[in-house]
Amino acid sequence: MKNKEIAKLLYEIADYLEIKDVNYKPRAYRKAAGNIEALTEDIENIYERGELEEIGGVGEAIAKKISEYLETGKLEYYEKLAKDLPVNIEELTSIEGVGPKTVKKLYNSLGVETLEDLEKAAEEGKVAQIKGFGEKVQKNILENIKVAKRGRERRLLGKVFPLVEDLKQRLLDKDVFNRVTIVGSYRRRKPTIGDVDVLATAKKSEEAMDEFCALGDVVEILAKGDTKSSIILSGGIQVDIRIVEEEAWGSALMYFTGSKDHNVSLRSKAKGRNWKLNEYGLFGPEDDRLASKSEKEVYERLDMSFIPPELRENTGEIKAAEKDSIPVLVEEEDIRGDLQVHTNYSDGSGTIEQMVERALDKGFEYLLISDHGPSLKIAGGLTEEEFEEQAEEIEQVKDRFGVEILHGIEANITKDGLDISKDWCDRCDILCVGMHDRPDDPTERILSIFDEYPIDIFVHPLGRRFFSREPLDINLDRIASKAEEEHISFEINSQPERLDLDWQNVKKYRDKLKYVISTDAHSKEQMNFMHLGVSQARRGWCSKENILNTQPIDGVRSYLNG
Ligand code: DGT
Ligand code: CA
Ligand code: CA
Ligand code: ZN
Repeated sequence: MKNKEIAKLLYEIADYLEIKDVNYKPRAYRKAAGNIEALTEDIENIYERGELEEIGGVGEAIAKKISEYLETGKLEYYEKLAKDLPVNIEELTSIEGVGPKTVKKLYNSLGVETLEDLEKAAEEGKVAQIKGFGEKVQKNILENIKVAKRGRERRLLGKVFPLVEDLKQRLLDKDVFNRVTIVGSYRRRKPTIGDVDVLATAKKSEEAMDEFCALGDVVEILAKGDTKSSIILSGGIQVDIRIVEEEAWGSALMYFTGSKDHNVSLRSKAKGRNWKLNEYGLFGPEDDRLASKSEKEVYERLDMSFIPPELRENTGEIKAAEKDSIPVLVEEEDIRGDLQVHTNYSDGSGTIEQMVERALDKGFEYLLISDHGPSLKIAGGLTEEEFEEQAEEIEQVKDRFGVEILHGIEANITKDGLDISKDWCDRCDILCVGMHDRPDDPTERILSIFDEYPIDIFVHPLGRRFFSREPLDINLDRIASKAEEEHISFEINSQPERLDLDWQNVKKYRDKLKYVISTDAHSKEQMNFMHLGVSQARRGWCSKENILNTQPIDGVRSYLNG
Protein backbone atom coordinates (compact mmCIF):
# COMPACT_ATOMS: atom_id res chain seq x y z
CA MET A 1 0.00 0.00 0.00
CA LYS A 2 1.64 3.24 -1.12
CA ASN A 3 -0.84 5.66 0.49
CA LYS A 4 1.55 6.80 3.16
CA GLU A 5 4.47 7.11 0.79
CA ILE A 6 2.47 9.31 -1.54
CA ALA A 7 1.13 11.44 1.30
CA LYS A 8 4.70 12.03 2.47
CA LEU A 9 5.73 13.09 -1.02
CA LEU A 10 2.88 15.60 -1.25
CA TYR A 11 3.58 17.00 2.21
CA GLU A 12 7.18 17.57 1.22
CA ILE A 13 6.20 19.23 -2.04
CA ALA A 14 4.02 21.58 0.01
CA ASP A 15 6.99 22.47 2.20
CA TYR A 16 9.23 23.15 -0.78
CA LEU A 17 6.59 25.31 -2.45
CA GLU A 18 6.12 27.26 0.74
CA ILE A 19 9.83 28.01 0.82
CA LYS A 20 9.52 29.34 -2.71
CA ASP A 21 6.72 31.66 -1.56
CA VAL A 22 4.19 30.01 -3.84
CA ASN A 23 0.65 30.97 -2.80
CA TYR A 24 -2.28 28.60 -2.18
CA LYS A 25 -0.58 25.52 -3.64
CA PRO A 26 1.10 24.40 -0.41
CA ARG A 27 -2.25 24.26 1.30
CA ALA A 28 -3.74 22.32 -1.59
CA TYR A 29 -0.96 19.75 -1.48
CA ARG A 30 -1.29 19.36 2.28
CA LYS A 31 -5.02 18.83 2.06
CA ALA A 32 -4.63 16.19 -0.62
CA ALA A 33 -1.93 14.48 1.46
CA GLY A 34 -4.11 14.47 4.56
CA ASN A 35 -7.00 12.92 2.67
CA ILE A 36 -4.82 10.24 1.15
CA GLU A 37 -3.60 9.31 4.62
CA ALA A 38 -7.19 8.92 5.75
CA LEU A 39 -8.19 6.63 2.88
CA THR A 40 -9.04 3.12 3.88
CA GLU A 41 -8.57 1.83 0.37
CA ASP A 42 -5.27 1.25 -1.40
CA ILE A 43 -4.62 4.27 -3.62
CA GLU A 44 -3.35 1.99 -6.37
CA ASN A 45 -6.81 0.48 -6.72
CA ILE A 46 -8.29 3.95 -6.97
CA TYR A 47 -5.69 4.83 -9.60
CA GLU A 48 -6.47 1.71 -11.61
CA ARG A 49 -10.15 2.60 -11.66
CA GLY A 50 -9.19 6.07 -12.90
CA GLU A 51 -10.80 7.70 -9.86
CA LEU A 52 -7.91 9.62 -8.30
CA GLU A 53 -9.71 12.92 -8.75
CA GLU A 54 -12.56 11.72 -6.57
CA ILE A 55 -10.26 11.91 -3.57
CA GLY A 56 -10.94 15.17 -1.73
CA GLY A 57 -8.50 17.91 -2.70
CA VAL A 58 -7.00 15.94 -5.59
CA GLY A 59 -7.40 17.81 -8.86
CA GLU A 60 -5.99 17.11 -12.28
CA ALA A 61 -2.46 18.34 -11.54
CA ILE A 62 -2.00 16.36 -8.34
CA ALA A 63 -3.63 13.28 -9.89
CA LYS A 64 -1.07 13.42 -12.68
CA LYS A 65 1.77 13.50 -10.21
CA ILE A 66 0.40 10.59 -8.24
CA SER A 67 0.04 8.61 -11.48
CA GLU A 68 3.61 9.35 -12.47
CA TYR A 69 4.87 8.19 -9.10
CA LEU A 70 2.81 5.00 -9.18
CA GLU A 71 3.91 4.22 -12.73
CA THR A 72 7.62 5.03 -12.44
CA GLY A 73 8.39 5.01 -8.72
CA LYS A 74 9.65 8.57 -9.10
CA LEU A 75 8.33 12.09 -9.46
CA GLU A 76 10.39 14.51 -11.46
CA TYR A 77 8.60 17.59 -10.08
CA TYR A 78 9.54 16.55 -6.55
CA GLU A 79 13.13 15.68 -7.39
CA LYS A 80 13.64 19.12 -8.90
CA LEU A 81 12.27 20.85 -5.82
CA ALA A 82 14.29 18.72 -3.43
CA LYS A 83 17.56 19.29 -5.25
CA ASP A 84 17.85 22.90 -4.07
CA LEU A 85 17.51 21.99 -0.43
CA PRO A 86 18.93 18.55 0.36
CA VAL A 87 17.60 18.23 3.90
CA ASN A 88 15.29 15.89 5.79
CA ILE A 89 12.42 18.32 5.53
CA GLU A 90 9.78 15.99 6.93
CA GLU A 91 11.72 15.40 10.10
CA LEU A 92 12.75 19.02 10.58
CA THR A 93 9.27 20.43 10.05
CA SER A 94 7.88 17.86 12.48
CA ILE A 95 9.42 20.06 15.18
CA GLU A 96 6.74 22.41 16.49
CA GLY A 97 7.61 25.99 15.54
CA VAL A 98 9.95 24.97 12.72
CA GLY A 99 8.33 25.65 9.38
CA PRO A 100 9.76 25.17 5.90
CA LYS A 101 11.18 28.68 5.81
CA THR A 102 12.99 28.18 9.08
CA VAL A 103 14.44 24.98 7.63
CA LYS A 104 15.82 26.94 4.73
CA LYS A 105 17.37 29.58 6.99
CA LEU A 106 18.91 26.91 9.16
CA TYR A 107 20.38 25.18 6.14
CA ASN A 108 21.73 28.34 4.57
CA SER A 109 23.29 29.73 7.71
CA LEU A 110 24.36 26.58 9.59
CA GLY A 111 24.16 23.75 7.08
CA VAL A 112 21.51 21.96 9.16
CA GLU A 113 20.22 18.89 7.28
CA THR A 114 18.78 16.66 10.00
CA LEU A 115 17.16 16.88 13.40
CA GLU A 116 20.44 15.84 15.00
CA ASP A 117 22.28 18.65 13.20
CA LEU A 118 19.76 21.10 14.56
CA GLU A 119 19.96 19.73 18.08
CA LYS A 120 23.72 20.02 18.04
CA ALA A 121 23.66 23.55 16.63
CA ALA A 122 21.13 24.65 19.25
CA GLU A 123 23.09 23.08 22.08
CA GLU A 124 26.18 24.93 20.90
CA GLY A 125 24.23 28.20 20.93
CA LYS A 126 24.56 28.73 17.20
CA VAL A 127 20.84 28.91 16.47
CA ALA A 128 20.40 31.91 18.75
CA GLN A 129 22.92 33.82 16.69
CA ILE A 130 20.99 33.60 13.44
CA LYS A 131 19.34 36.91 12.64
CA GLY A 132 15.77 36.97 13.97
CA PHE A 133 16.16 33.87 16.14
CA GLY A 134 17.61 34.66 19.60
CA GLU A 135 17.84 32.75 22.87
CA LYS A 136 14.12 32.20 23.36
CA VAL A 137 13.60 30.64 19.95
CA GLN A 138 16.63 28.43 20.47
CA LYS A 139 15.31 27.24 23.83
CA ASN A 140 11.89 26.47 22.32
CA ILE A 141 13.49 24.55 19.48
CA LEU A 142 15.50 22.43 21.90
CA GLU A 143 12.39 21.63 23.95
CA ASN A 144 10.32 20.83 20.90
CA ILE A 145 13.02 18.56 19.48
CA LYS A 146 12.57 16.32 22.52
CA VAL A 147 8.85 16.02 21.81
CA ALA A 148 9.41 15.44 18.09
CA LYS A 149 11.94 12.71 18.75
CA ARG A 150 9.25 10.60 20.38
CA GLY A 151 7.49 10.58 17.03
CA ARG A 152 10.39 8.70 15.49
CA GLU A 153 10.09 5.85 17.95
CA ARG A 154 6.32 5.52 17.94
CA ARG A 155 3.61 5.89 15.32
CA LEU A 156 0.12 7.29 15.50
CA LEU A 157 -2.43 4.50 15.55
CA GLY A 158 -4.68 6.37 13.14
CA LYS A 159 -1.92 6.92 10.61
CA VAL A 160 -0.87 3.27 10.42
CA PHE A 161 -4.37 1.86 10.67
CA PRO A 162 -5.19 1.57 6.94
CA LEU A 163 -1.77 0.12 6.22
CA VAL A 164 -2.04 -2.49 8.94
CA GLU A 165 -5.56 -3.56 7.99
CA ASP A 166 -4.34 -3.91 4.41
CA LEU A 167 -1.38 -6.02 5.55
CA LYS A 168 -3.69 -8.28 7.53
CA GLN A 169 -5.92 -8.78 4.50
CA ARG A 170 -2.97 -9.57 2.26
CA LEU A 171 -1.83 -12.28 4.65
CA LEU A 172 -5.34 -13.71 4.95
CA ASP A 173 -5.54 -13.84 1.16
CA LYS A 174 -2.60 -16.23 1.09
CA ASP A 175 -3.49 -19.86 1.18
CA VAL A 176 -0.93 -20.85 3.76
CA PHE A 177 -2.36 -18.64 6.53
CA ASN A 178 -5.38 -19.73 8.51
CA ARG A 179 -5.94 -17.15 11.20
CA VAL A 180 -4.34 -13.69 11.27
CA THR A 181 -4.89 -11.18 14.08
CA ILE A 182 -3.03 -8.01 14.87
CA VAL A 183 -2.15 -8.05 18.57
CA GLY A 184 0.01 -5.88 20.86
CA SER A 185 -0.74 -2.22 21.48
CA TYR A 186 -2.53 -2.02 18.13
CA ARG A 187 -5.21 -4.41 19.31
CA ARG A 188 -5.50 -2.51 22.57
CA ARG A 189 -5.89 0.64 20.42
CA LYS A 190 -3.22 2.62 22.18
CA PRO A 191 -3.05 6.08 20.56
CA THR A 192 0.58 5.48 19.61
CA ILE A 193 2.23 2.18 18.83
CA GLY A 194 5.84 1.09 18.88
CA ASP A 195 5.59 -1.74 16.39
CA VAL A 196 2.95 -3.99 14.87
CA ASP A 197 2.60 -7.51 16.23
CA VAL A 198 0.91 -10.18 14.15
CA LEU A 199 -0.29 -13.50 15.49
CA ALA A 200 -1.22 -16.23 13.04
CA THR A 201 -1.85 -19.90 12.52
CA ALA A 202 -0.70 -21.55 9.30
CA LYS A 203 -0.80 -24.79 7.36
CA LYS A 204 2.99 -24.80 7.11
CA SER A 205 4.83 -22.45 9.40
CA GLU A 206 8.03 -22.16 7.36
CA GLU A 207 6.17 -21.49 4.18
CA ALA A 208 4.20 -18.80 6.00
CA MET A 209 7.46 -17.14 7.02
CA ASP A 210 8.66 -17.20 3.40
CA GLU A 211 5.47 -15.53 2.26
CA PHE A 212 5.61 -12.95 5.03
CA CYS A 213 9.18 -11.93 4.29
CA ALA A 214 8.47 -11.79 0.55
CA LEU A 215 5.64 -9.25 0.84
CA GLY A 216 5.97 -6.59 -1.83
CA ASP A 217 6.59 -3.67 0.49
CA VAL A 218 9.20 -5.24 2.78
CA VAL A 219 12.27 -3.01 2.81
CA GLU A 220 14.30 -4.96 5.36
CA ILE A 221 14.19 -8.38 6.99
CA LEU A 222 15.39 -8.01 10.57
CA ALA A 223 15.00 -11.66 11.52
CA LYS A 224 13.60 -14.75 9.88
CA GLY A 225 12.92 -18.00 11.73
CA ASP A 226 10.58 -20.98 11.48
CA THR A 227 7.81 -19.53 13.63
CA LYS A 228 8.76 -15.89 14.11
CA SER A 229 10.10 -13.10 11.93
CA SER A 230 10.47 -9.34 11.90
CA ILE A 231 10.38 -7.03 8.93
CA ILE A 232 10.38 -3.33 8.17
CA LEU A 233 7.70 -2.18 5.77
CA SER A 234 8.08 0.74 3.41
CA GLY A 235 7.19 3.78 5.49
CA GLY A 236 9.49 2.47 8.21
CA ILE A 237 7.15 0.52 10.44
CA GLN A 238 8.37 -2.69 12.06
CA VAL A 239 6.14 -5.76 11.94
CA ASP A 240 6.76 -8.84 14.10
CA ILE A 241 4.97 -12.08 13.35
CA ARG A 242 4.48 -15.26 15.36
CA ILE A 243 2.99 -18.50 14.20
CA VAL A 244 1.32 -20.52 16.94
CA GLU A 245 -0.57 -23.81 17.25
CA GLU A 246 -4.31 -23.71 16.75
CA GLU A 247 -4.68 -25.40 20.14
CA ALA A 248 -3.06 -22.45 21.95
CA TRP A 249 -4.73 -19.66 19.99
CA GLY A 250 -6.55 -18.09 22.94
CA SER A 251 -3.65 -18.05 25.37
CA ALA A 252 -1.29 -16.81 22.65
CA LEU A 253 -3.72 -14.01 21.81
CA MET A 254 -3.78 -12.97 25.44
CA TYR A 255 -0.03 -13.15 25.86
CA PHE A 256 0.81 -11.14 22.75
CA THR A 257 -1.98 -8.62 23.15
CA GLY A 258 -0.60 -7.59 26.52
CA SER A 259 -0.26 -5.21 28.07
CA LYS A 260 2.72 -6.58 29.86
CA ASP A 261 1.36 -5.32 33.19
CA HIS A 262 -2.00 -6.96 32.53
CA ASN A 263 -0.22 -10.23 31.77
CA VAL A 264 1.89 -10.02 34.91
CA SER A 265 -1.24 -9.54 37.03
CA LEU A 266 -2.99 -12.45 35.37
CA ARG A 267 0.00 -14.71 35.86
CA SER A 268 0.12 -13.93 39.54
CA LYS A 269 -3.60 -14.78 39.80
CA ALA A 270 -2.81 -18.14 38.23
CA LYS A 271 0.17 -18.62 40.50
CA GLY A 272 -2.03 -18.01 43.53
CA ARG A 273 -3.92 -21.17 42.59
CA ASN A 274 -0.74 -23.07 41.99
CA TRP A 275 -1.41 -22.82 38.25
CA LYS A 276 0.76 -21.51 35.47
CA LEU A 277 -0.18 -19.16 32.63
CA ASN A 278 1.88 -18.54 29.50
CA GLU A 279 1.43 -18.23 25.75
CA TYR A 280 0.79 -21.98 25.45
CA GLY A 281 -2.08 -22.13 27.89
CA LEU A 282 -3.28 -22.17 31.46
CA PHE A 283 -1.84 -25.24 33.20
CA GLY A 284 -2.65 -27.05 36.44
CA PRO A 285 -0.14 -28.30 39.02
CA GLU A 286 0.48 -31.46 36.97
CA ASP A 287 1.07 -29.41 33.83
CA ASP A 288 -2.35 -30.43 32.63
CA ARG A 289 -3.80 -27.91 30.19
CA LEU A 290 -6.85 -26.25 31.78
CA ALA A 291 -7.65 -23.79 29.01
CA SER A 292 -6.02 -22.34 25.89
CA LYS A 293 -8.34 -22.39 22.87
CA SER A 294 -10.05 -19.04 23.27
CA GLU A 295 -9.43 -15.98 25.41
CA LYS A 296 -12.87 -16.30 26.90
CA GLU A 297 -12.12 -19.83 27.99
CA VAL A 298 -8.92 -18.76 29.74
CA TYR A 299 -10.52 -15.80 31.52
CA GLU A 300 -13.46 -17.91 32.61
CA ARG A 301 -11.23 -20.65 33.98
CA LEU A 302 -9.67 -17.91 36.11
CA ASP A 303 -13.20 -16.93 37.25
CA MET A 304 -13.23 -13.72 35.29
CA SER A 305 -15.45 -12.39 32.58
CA PHE A 306 -13.89 -11.60 29.19
CA ILE A 307 -11.84 -8.40 29.22
CA PRO A 308 -11.94 -6.37 25.98
CA PRO A 309 -8.41 -5.65 24.70
CA GLU A 310 -8.82 -1.88 25.12
CA LEU A 311 -9.10 -2.35 28.89
CA ARG A 312 -6.04 -4.53 29.36
CA GLU A 313 -3.84 -1.89 30.95
CA ASN A 314 -3.88 -3.18 34.51
CA THR A 315 -5.94 -0.25 35.76
CA GLY A 316 -8.65 -2.15 37.61
CA GLU A 317 -9.98 -4.37 34.83
CA ILE A 318 -8.98 -7.61 36.52
CA LYS A 319 -10.87 -6.80 39.72
CA ALA A 320 -13.87 -5.72 37.66
CA ALA A 321 -13.78 -8.94 35.64
CA GLU A 322 -13.72 -10.98 38.86
CA LYS A 323 -16.85 -9.15 39.99
CA ASP A 324 -18.39 -9.50 36.53
CA SER A 325 -18.68 -5.72 36.34
CA ILE A 326 -16.86 -4.96 33.10
CA PRO A 327 -19.05 -2.40 31.31
CA VAL A 328 -20.58 -3.12 27.92
CA LEU A 329 -18.36 -0.81 25.90
CA VAL A 330 -19.62 1.63 23.27
CA GLU A 331 -19.21 0.51 19.65
CA GLU A 332 -18.87 2.42 16.42
CA GLU A 333 -22.30 1.17 15.34
CA ASP A 334 -23.83 2.96 18.34
CA ILE A 335 -22.83 6.38 17.01
CA ARG A 336 -25.75 8.21 15.42
CA GLY A 337 -24.10 11.39 14.21
CA ASP A 338 -20.94 13.42 13.92
CA LEU A 339 -20.92 16.64 15.93
CA GLN A 340 -17.88 18.41 14.54
CA VAL A 341 -16.91 18.65 10.89
CA HIS A 342 -15.39 21.43 8.81
CA THR A 343 -16.17 22.42 5.22
CA ASN A 344 -14.56 24.51 2.52
CA TYR A 345 -16.09 27.58 4.17
CA SER A 346 -13.06 27.44 6.49
CA ASP A 347 -10.13 25.02 6.27
CA GLY A 348 -11.95 21.87 5.16
CA SER A 349 -11.72 20.50 1.63
CA GLY A 350 -15.28 19.17 1.32
CA THR A 351 -18.42 21.06 0.36
CA ILE A 352 -21.41 20.95 2.68
CA GLU A 353 -23.06 18.58 0.26
CA GLN A 354 -20.09 16.19 0.15
CA MET A 355 -19.90 16.03 3.92
CA VAL A 356 -23.62 15.40 4.22
CA GLU A 357 -23.48 12.68 1.57
CA ARG A 358 -20.74 10.93 3.48
CA ALA A 359 -22.73 11.22 6.70
CA LEU A 360 -25.60 9.54 4.89
CA ASP A 361 -23.30 6.75 3.66
CA LYS A 362 -22.22 6.20 7.22
CA GLY A 363 -25.81 5.81 8.29
CA PHE A 364 -25.77 8.93 10.48
CA GLU A 365 -28.99 10.62 11.52
CA TYR A 366 -27.42 14.04 12.05
CA LEU A 367 -24.34 16.10 11.27
CA LEU A 368 -23.07 19.31 12.84
CA ILE A 369 -21.27 21.67 10.49
CA SER A 370 -18.93 23.65 12.73
CA ASP A 371 -16.33 25.67 10.89
CA HIS A 372 -13.82 27.85 12.70
CA GLY A 373 -14.76 31.19 14.26
CA PRO A 374 -13.43 34.50 12.86
CA SER A 375 -10.34 34.85 15.04
CA LEU A 376 -8.72 31.71 13.64
CA LYS A 377 -7.57 33.42 10.48
CA ILE A 378 -4.93 30.82 9.72
CA ALA A 379 -7.72 28.24 9.42
CA GLY A 380 -9.91 30.50 7.28
CA GLY A 381 -12.27 31.33 10.15
CA LEU A 382 -15.75 32.50 9.13
CA THR A 383 -16.97 36.07 9.25
CA GLU A 384 -20.55 36.62 10.38
CA GLU A 385 -21.51 37.20 6.76
CA GLU A 386 -19.98 33.92 5.65
CA PHE A 387 -21.81 32.17 8.45
CA GLU A 388 -25.08 33.58 7.10
CA GLU A 389 -24.20 32.43 3.59
CA GLN A 390 -23.46 29.02 4.93
CA ALA A 391 -26.80 29.00 6.72
CA GLU A 392 -28.52 29.68 3.42
CA GLU A 393 -26.66 26.90 1.66
CA ILE A 394 -27.57 24.50 4.43
CA GLU A 395 -31.18 25.56 4.06
CA GLN A 396 -31.00 24.69 0.36
CA VAL A 397 -29.50 21.23 0.73
CA LYS A 398 -31.47 20.37 3.85
CA ASP A 399 -34.45 18.80 2.19
CA ARG A 400 -32.47 16.76 -0.30
CA PHE A 401 -30.95 14.41 2.26
CA GLY A 402 -32.35 12.25 4.97
CA VAL A 403 -29.86 13.63 7.45
CA GLU A 404 -30.54 16.38 9.94
CA ILE A 405 -27.99 19.10 9.25
CA LEU A 406 -27.16 21.21 12.27
CA HIS A 407 -25.38 24.52 11.91
CA GLY A 408 -22.87 25.63 14.49
CA ILE A 409 -19.39 26.96 14.83
CA GLU A 410 -16.14 26.05 16.55
CA ALA A 411 -15.68 29.32 18.38
CA ASN A 412 -12.27 30.20 19.66
CA ILE A 413 -11.59 31.00 23.31
CA THR A 414 -9.54 34.20 23.26
CA LYS A 415 -8.30 36.41 26.03
CA ASP A 416 -11.32 38.70 25.59
CA GLY A 417 -13.96 36.01 25.57
CA LEU A 418 -15.30 34.10 22.59
CA ASP A 419 -14.59 35.30 19.07
CA ILE A 420 -18.31 35.46 18.24
CA SER A 421 -21.05 37.63 19.72
CA LYS A 422 -23.78 36.32 22.00
CA ASP A 423 -26.30 37.01 19.31
CA TRP A 424 -24.27 34.85 16.93
CA CYS A 425 -24.07 32.12 19.59
CA ASP A 426 -27.86 32.07 19.69
CA ARG A 427 -28.00 31.39 15.97
CA CYS A 428 -25.99 28.18 16.40
CA ASP A 429 -27.93 24.94 16.74
CA ILE A 430 -25.02 23.60 18.74
CA LEU A 431 -22.09 25.73 19.89
CA CYS A 432 -18.59 24.24 20.11
CA VAL A 433 -15.72 26.06 21.76
CA GLY A 434 -12.04 25.28 21.78
CA MET A 435 -8.77 26.82 22.82
CA HIS A 436 -6.22 27.27 20.06
CA ASP A 437 -3.43 29.13 21.82
CA ARG A 438 -1.49 28.62 25.03
CA PRO A 439 -2.25 31.41 27.48
CA ASP A 440 -0.84 31.65 31.00
CA ASP A 441 -4.27 31.31 32.60
CA PRO A 442 -6.12 28.68 30.54
CA THR A 443 -8.26 27.39 33.41
CA GLU A 444 -9.62 30.82 34.32
CA ARG A 445 -10.32 31.63 30.70
CA ILE A 446 -12.25 28.43 30.15
CA LEU A 447 -14.26 28.77 33.35
CA SER A 448 -15.30 32.32 32.58
CA ILE A 449 -16.33 31.34 29.05
CA PHE A 450 -18.43 28.51 30.49
CA ASP A 451 -20.06 31.08 32.76
CA GLU A 452 -20.78 33.67 30.17
CA TYR A 453 -21.84 31.86 27.00
CA PRO A 454 -24.37 29.14 26.12
CA ILE A 455 -21.69 26.51 25.39
CA ASP A 456 -22.68 23.03 24.27
CA ILE A 457 -19.43 21.19 23.50
CA PHE A 458 -15.88 21.81 24.71
CA VAL A 459 -13.72 20.47 21.89
CA HIS A 460 -10.24 18.92 22.14
CA PRO A 461 -10.03 20.02 25.79
CA LEU A 462 -6.29 19.52 26.28
CA GLY A 463 -5.19 21.02 22.97
CA ARG A 464 -2.53 18.35 22.68
CA ARG A 465 -1.01 17.00 19.49
CA PHE A 466 1.14 13.93 19.72
CA PHE A 467 4.80 14.60 19.00
CA SER A 468 4.32 18.34 18.65
CA ARG A 469 2.19 19.97 21.35
CA GLU A 470 2.08 18.99 24.99
CA PRO A 471 -1.34 19.04 26.70
CA LEU A 472 -2.45 22.35 28.23
CA ASP A 473 -1.78 22.69 31.90
CA ILE A 474 -5.40 23.03 33.05
CA ASN A 475 -7.35 22.16 36.16
CA LEU A 476 -9.67 19.56 34.70
CA ASP A 477 -11.35 18.87 38.05
CA ARG A 478 -12.67 22.41 38.22
CA ILE A 479 -13.54 22.57 34.53
CA ALA A 480 -15.36 19.23 34.61
CA SER A 481 -17.39 20.24 37.66
CA LYS A 482 -18.46 23.43 35.96
CA ALA A 483 -19.28 21.50 32.79
CA GLU A 484 -21.39 19.08 34.78
CA GLU A 485 -23.39 21.96 36.25
CA GLU A 486 -23.86 23.67 32.91
CA HIS A 487 -24.49 20.50 30.89
CA ILE A 488 -21.49 21.12 28.68
CA SER A 489 -20.29 18.03 26.90
CA PHE A 490 -16.58 17.24 26.45
CA GLU A 491 -15.40 16.10 23.08
CA ILE A 492 -13.37 13.00 22.36
CA ASN A 493 -11.71 14.19 19.18
CA SER A 494 -10.93 11.39 16.70
CA GLN A 495 -8.10 13.04 14.77
CA PRO A 496 -5.10 10.67 14.97
CA GLU A 497 -2.74 13.27 16.44
CA ARG A 498 -5.30 14.55 18.95
CA LEU A 499 -7.41 11.79 20.52
CA ASP A 500 -8.35 14.44 23.04
CA LEU A 501 -9.84 14.19 25.74
CA ASP A 502 -7.33 11.43 26.43
CA TRP A 503 -8.57 8.03 27.58
CA GLN A 504 -7.19 8.32 31.11
CA ASN A 505 -9.22 11.45 31.80
CA VAL A 506 -12.20 10.06 29.90
CA LYS A 507 -12.22 7.23 32.42
CA LYS A 508 -11.81 9.60 35.35
CA TYR A 509 -14.74 11.87 34.51
CA ARG A 510 -17.12 9.42 32.90
CA ASP A 511 -19.69 9.52 35.69
CA LYS A 512 -19.72 13.31 35.80
CA LEU A 513 -19.74 14.21 32.13
CA LYS A 514 -21.35 13.22 28.87
CA TYR A 515 -18.92 12.87 26.00
CA VAL A 516 -19.36 13.55 22.35
CA ILE A 517 -17.19 11.54 19.95
CA SER A 518 -16.48 13.63 16.85
CA THR A 519 -14.22 13.29 13.86
CA ASP A 520 -13.37 17.00 13.49
CA ALA A 521 -13.15 15.93 9.85
CA HIS A 522 -11.65 18.42 7.42
CA SER A 523 -12.70 16.26 4.44
CA LYS A 524 -15.11 13.45 3.69
CA GLU A 525 -12.25 10.96 3.95
CA GLN A 526 -11.52 12.03 7.51
CA MET A 527 -15.01 11.03 8.55
CA ASN A 528 -13.45 7.54 8.59
CA PHE A 529 -11.70 8.53 11.81
CA MET A 530 -14.76 7.95 14.00
CA HIS A 531 -13.58 4.50 15.07
CA LEU A 532 -10.43 6.06 16.56
CA GLY A 533 -12.42 8.24 18.93
CA VAL A 534 -14.66 5.31 19.77
CA SER A 535 -11.65 3.17 20.66
CA GLN A 536 -10.40 5.86 23.05
CA ALA A 537 -13.84 6.03 24.68
CA ARG A 538 -13.62 2.26 25.08
CA ARG A 539 -10.18 2.60 26.65
CA GLY A 540 -11.86 5.09 29.00
CA TRP A 541 -14.40 2.42 30.05
CA CYS A 542 -17.32 4.17 28.39
CA SER A 543 -20.52 2.43 27.48
CA LYS A 544 -23.18 3.80 25.19
CA GLU A 545 -24.77 5.75 28.03
CA ASN A 546 -21.66 7.87 28.54
CA ILE A 547 -21.69 9.06 24.94
CA LEU A 548 -24.18 11.72 23.96
CA ASN A 549 -24.14 11.11 20.22
CA THR A 550 -25.32 7.55 20.63
CA GLN A 551 -28.71 9.17 21.26
CA PRO A 552 -31.21 10.48 18.74
CA ILE A 553 -30.83 14.21 18.17
CA ASP A 554 -33.70 15.04 20.55
CA GLY A 555 -31.82 13.32 23.36
CA VAL A 556 -28.66 15.25 22.48
CA ARG A 557 -30.57 18.53 22.55
CA SER A 558 -32.39 17.83 25.73
CA TYR A 559 -29.15 17.11 27.60
CA LEU A 560 -27.33 20.14 26.18
CA ASN A 561 -30.26 22.46 26.85
CA GLY A 562 -30.93 21.01 30.30
P1 DGT B 1 4.36 -1.12 21.74
O1 DGT B 1 4.77 -2.00 20.62
O2 DGT B 1 5.49 -0.46 22.42
O3 DGT B 1 3.33 -0.12 21.35
O4 DGT B 1 3.65 -2.01 22.87
P2 DGT B 1 3.18 -3.53 22.84
O5 DGT B 1 2.27 -3.69 24.00
O6 DGT B 1 2.68 -3.91 21.52
O7 DGT B 1 4.51 -4.30 23.21
P3 DGT B 1 5.46 -5.27 22.37
O8 DGT B 1 5.39 -5.05 20.93
O9 DGT B 1 6.80 -5.14 23.00
O10 DGT B 1 4.93 -6.72 22.73
C1 DGT B 1 3.68 -7.17 22.31
C2 DGT B 1 2.99 -7.89 23.43
O11 DGT B 1 3.71 -9.10 23.75
C3 DGT B 1 2.94 -7.14 24.71
O12 DGT B 1 1.84 -6.27 24.79
C4 DGT B 1 2.85 -8.22 25.73
C5 DGT B 1 3.65 -9.34 25.13
N1 DGT B 1 5.00 -9.35 25.69
C6 DGT B 1 6.13 -8.99 25.07
N2 DGT B 1 7.19 -9.15 25.87
C7 DGT B 1 6.71 -9.61 27.02
C8 DGT B 1 7.30 -9.97 28.27
O13 DGT B 1 8.50 -9.89 28.46
N3 DGT B 1 6.46 -10.40 29.25
C9 DGT B 1 5.12 -10.48 29.05
N4 DGT B 1 4.35 -10.92 30.03
N5 DGT B 1 4.55 -10.15 27.92
C10 DGT B 1 5.32 -9.72 26.92
CA1 CA C 1 3.84 -3.76 19.52
CA1 CA D 1 6.77 -6.29 19.08
ZN1 ZN E 1 -10.11 23.24 16.93
